[in-house]
Amino acid sequence: MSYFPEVAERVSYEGKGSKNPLAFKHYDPAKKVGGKSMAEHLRFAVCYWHTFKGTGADPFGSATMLHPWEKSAEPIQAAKDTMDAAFEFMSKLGVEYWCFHDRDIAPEGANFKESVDNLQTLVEYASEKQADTGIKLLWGTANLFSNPRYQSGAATNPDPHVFAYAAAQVKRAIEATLELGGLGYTFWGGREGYDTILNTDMKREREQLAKFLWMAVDHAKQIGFKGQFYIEPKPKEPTTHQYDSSAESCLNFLREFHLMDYLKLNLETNHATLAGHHMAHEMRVASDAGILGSIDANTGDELIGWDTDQFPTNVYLTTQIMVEVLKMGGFKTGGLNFDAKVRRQSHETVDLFHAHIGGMDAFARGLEIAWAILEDGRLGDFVRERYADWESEFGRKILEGHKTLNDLEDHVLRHGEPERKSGRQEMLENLINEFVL
Ligand code: XLS
Ligand code: NI
Ligand code: NI
Repeated sequence: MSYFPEVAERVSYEGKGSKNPLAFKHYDPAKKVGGKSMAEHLRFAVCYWHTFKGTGADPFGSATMLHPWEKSAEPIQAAKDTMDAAFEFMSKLGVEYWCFHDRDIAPEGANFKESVDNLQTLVEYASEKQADTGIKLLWGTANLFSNPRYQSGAATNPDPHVFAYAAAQVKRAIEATLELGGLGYTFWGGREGYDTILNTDMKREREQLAKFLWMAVDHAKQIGFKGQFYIEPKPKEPTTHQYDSSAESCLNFLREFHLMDYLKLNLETNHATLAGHHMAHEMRVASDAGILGSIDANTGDELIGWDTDQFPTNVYLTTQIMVEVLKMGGFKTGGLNFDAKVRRQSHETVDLFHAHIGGMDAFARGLEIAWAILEDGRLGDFVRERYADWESEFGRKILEGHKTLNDLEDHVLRHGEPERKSGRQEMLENLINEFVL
């Protein structure tokens, strides 16, 4: 049986002139961009939670998306049907990776043991589906935020019993990821933060979180999980102050607790926006520190101010993202995971195709533009030239520690006022537009 009869075969590349809403205009998976195919560069993943479990519910209204795959009254059957739908969708779309939370793929049981059994049943089912389709797991994760037991956090909970529950759940989720050959495992601190300082011992909570991550690192070693661990920064929502608020704050956390060698960052565009940063900034922070791992590719609504998780369609944004990805030499374990959901009014299954096709096309175009900008070299040359004086003898001596404040005062007394140079922002914006337009 087919859940997506509107797309008979795999979505194909028809090129720029095509008017077919169910065809790629730019994403041509085999097309080479500087030696690597588009598919190899972009490593697209579909996220299970929004795409197959998203309901369109919002604080003002109930579900608008009643998925045919969730009709069965028997929870395990519904979970298997959902998995059928997921792999049909991903195969037809032609993506190579997927991502999931434990509770997306398998229902929570009446007790922990039952939840473990449910997860195992669905992991086995997913394993067959992966083998049939060749689709691979980019990363797995655990949902440590939906169940009421986590209302005051998981690892950062005031109650060690809840910490233990979360730890047990993460243990099983990492094991599931290992069983499915996952390339990574993500920690997004769903409720690891606080709403009011009045009831919160922040120092203790951050230490708990570090301990939790160390335990996961140790367990991964013990069971032979060699995938990459990621943390995913987000400044707020659901809590007012999430501890992993931005790339910088995550770096501080990882350095403080000596975790730099074990975790990289999974950066999400809409989370960057919520943190008051551009995605390119977050990426540069992570990249400069050598811990840019993977991307949750979405975008936010600039006017709304919450995590609207929209599909990325803005080519300036995808270009900026791909410039940073190319500069770091491409993804190693990570990829572009569409942590994005269709709008409440887009309640038909065909809307899921439109959304992903649009996102993939926007990134394919962004990749080509980014490649052209880097090949052209003028942007890089400008930045190098801008700092060239730091490579002069005078500049190097300062950085190498051979100059004192007295020396610098002498310099100023001898040379007077520095010559000001334009930052040329507008010229550089035009340069980018040469490639985008
Ligand atoms: C929520 C996060 C979440 C993570 C996975 O805002 O983006 O979806 O990616 O737990
Ligand atoms: Ni995310
Ligand atoms: Ni998000």
